[in-house]
Amino acid sequence: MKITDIQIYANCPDRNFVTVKIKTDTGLYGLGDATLNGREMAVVAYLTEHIKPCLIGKDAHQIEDIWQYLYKGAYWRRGPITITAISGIDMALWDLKGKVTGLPVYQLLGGKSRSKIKVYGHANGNSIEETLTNLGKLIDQGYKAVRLQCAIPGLDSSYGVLSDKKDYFELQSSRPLPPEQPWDTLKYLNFIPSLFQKAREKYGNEIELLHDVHSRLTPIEAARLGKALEPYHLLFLEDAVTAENQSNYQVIRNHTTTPLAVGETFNSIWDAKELIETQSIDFLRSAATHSGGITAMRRQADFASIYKVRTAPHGPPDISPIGHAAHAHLNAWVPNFGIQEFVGFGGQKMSKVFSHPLRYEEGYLHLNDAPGLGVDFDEQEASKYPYKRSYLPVSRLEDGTLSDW
Ligand code: EZ4
Ligand code: CO
Repeated sequence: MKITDIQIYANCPDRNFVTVKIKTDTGLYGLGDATLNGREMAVVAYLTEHIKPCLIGKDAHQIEDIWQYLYKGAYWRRGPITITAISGIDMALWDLKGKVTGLPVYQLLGGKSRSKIKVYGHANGNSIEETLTNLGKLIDQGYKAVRLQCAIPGLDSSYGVLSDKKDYFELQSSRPLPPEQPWDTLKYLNFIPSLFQKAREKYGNEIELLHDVHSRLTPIEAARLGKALEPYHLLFLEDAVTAENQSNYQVIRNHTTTPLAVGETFNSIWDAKELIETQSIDFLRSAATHSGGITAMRRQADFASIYKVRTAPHGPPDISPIGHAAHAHLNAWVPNFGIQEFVGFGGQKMSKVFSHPLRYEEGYLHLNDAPGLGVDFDEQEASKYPYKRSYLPVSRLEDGTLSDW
């Protein structure tokens, strides 16, 4: 099965996606997701200029060798641009191997460890009341686990709160430059425990609750928050601090039993090695699209399992249906799977461009048995929605200091 061509698409069916299509001399093609939010065209250039010429004529069955060739062969290892490009190629090769064998990718990984995939939804609002109303709606839709984010009183805008959705960063409205958002740790820490206290008062203890700090705290501040949230027993507290310095998580761990999750920006198993070995985290949130594709995610899951760390792949709107399908196949197999973040299937434009193998029902995703990843991509339809430059926001403190977004 020789690779005859690789096409790279950047389109914006409501938000930007980079799609890799690997064609072969069998007539079969594979699809991969190489979307890196806010830096899409750097990945397109990497794929077009540096990867594509090396792969034409290679055997598409050699997934492992191609992964090693692109990783070790670059000499310049890791980094989000390189690894997102490798991820797109790797997914497309797994998709091809599935199509040529007639098997869904989860079968190639070792078969199903479970019949359905537990997900958590997002509830958010401009007030605690609104957030809890939205939590109630998700409970009514069968969700067993929900992430709560709420506007912080006294701050103009807060991460994860959509308000009227008109300028939600993930929908990528026409903004020429990165929007700026305010941050105030004191206001945040004084407020967040009351959100969870009221959620437990209103809905009891059956529903699993989660929260994303989005890396805004220092380790000792995160420890304080973890302790304050202990009475409300979260499934996990996400991204309490950035994890460039992995030992930061030991500080948090030494103070609180609130379970910890991190990893959505990780490019490699090396980003998580010390976190896992020191048992500083409970859930690893790396994503197939940003962490080396299915080949790398499989290794990370196995390594994490030794330390009783479970997987909880990042599932934002800025991963394409191909990336979400890759997660579903992994989640079906990974023995130490924890939970999948799930924000719905996107709008009408997206569903015309991508078809996918997933169905939501009562708090779980169900995966069908289509060969490969089970996704298709309509190039004609996609060409109606050209790429639009768009940026993630930045955070500033009240005095203007640039902070972690
Ligand atoms: O900010 O995917 O848990 N989810 C998140 C996301 C990330 C975006 C960045 O592109 O933190 O909302
Ligand atoms: Co997050």
